[in-house]
Amino acid sequence: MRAFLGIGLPADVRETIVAAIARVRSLHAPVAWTVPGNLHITLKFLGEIPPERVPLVERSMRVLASGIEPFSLTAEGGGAFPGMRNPRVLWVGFLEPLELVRQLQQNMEDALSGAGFPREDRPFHPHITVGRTRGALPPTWGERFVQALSGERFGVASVPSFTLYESRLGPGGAVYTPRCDFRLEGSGKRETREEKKP
Ligand code: 3AM
Repeated sequence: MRAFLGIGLPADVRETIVAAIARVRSLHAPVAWTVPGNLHITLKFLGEIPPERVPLVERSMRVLASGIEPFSLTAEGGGAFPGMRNPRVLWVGFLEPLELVRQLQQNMEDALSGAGFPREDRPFHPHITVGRTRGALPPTWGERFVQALSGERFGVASVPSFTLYESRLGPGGAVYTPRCDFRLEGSGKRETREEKKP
């Protein structure tokens, strides 16, 4: 199956994003907007994995999740990859601090590279893809998109778990189906040498 690991978003955050994007959508640019139910944060794209490898991925992700504490992320502002002047992917971003989501993604890369999945060579930039361009945009469109979302808060997403999604590509766009949830069960407390002393 074609799969990726990601974080689903609460309905209120998705709805707030959709409402903000509606204003930009009315500018009628050639952009394929993400359907609200598909809004998510990708942690690791796995590509096509044979069904017999899925249990290995799940086991390794369960171990990883057991050591990371639940956290929350505040969705704010927007941007474009590779840049505002030549936007291909339009996104909503997050406020710092992002240590815990970075740690989760880094541990995931480490665990999965040990299982034979190639490491992502681009730096991790947590984001929610809200649209993909499908043709030439007016020259300042990307800047206008970013300005329209600048400083806007879309709510706080608590992240109690992450998810293995199956992604099926179809004529109407990708359909993401959650296959397995991994609860974050770390305590956030680190055992120090002092605590270990009798
Ligand atoms: O969260 P976003 O939208 O940035 O772009 C795809 C999407 O990321 C990405 O995986 C997420 C779920 O489909 N993706 C698709 N093909 C990819 C590839 N070959 C990829 N990421 C890296 N390499």
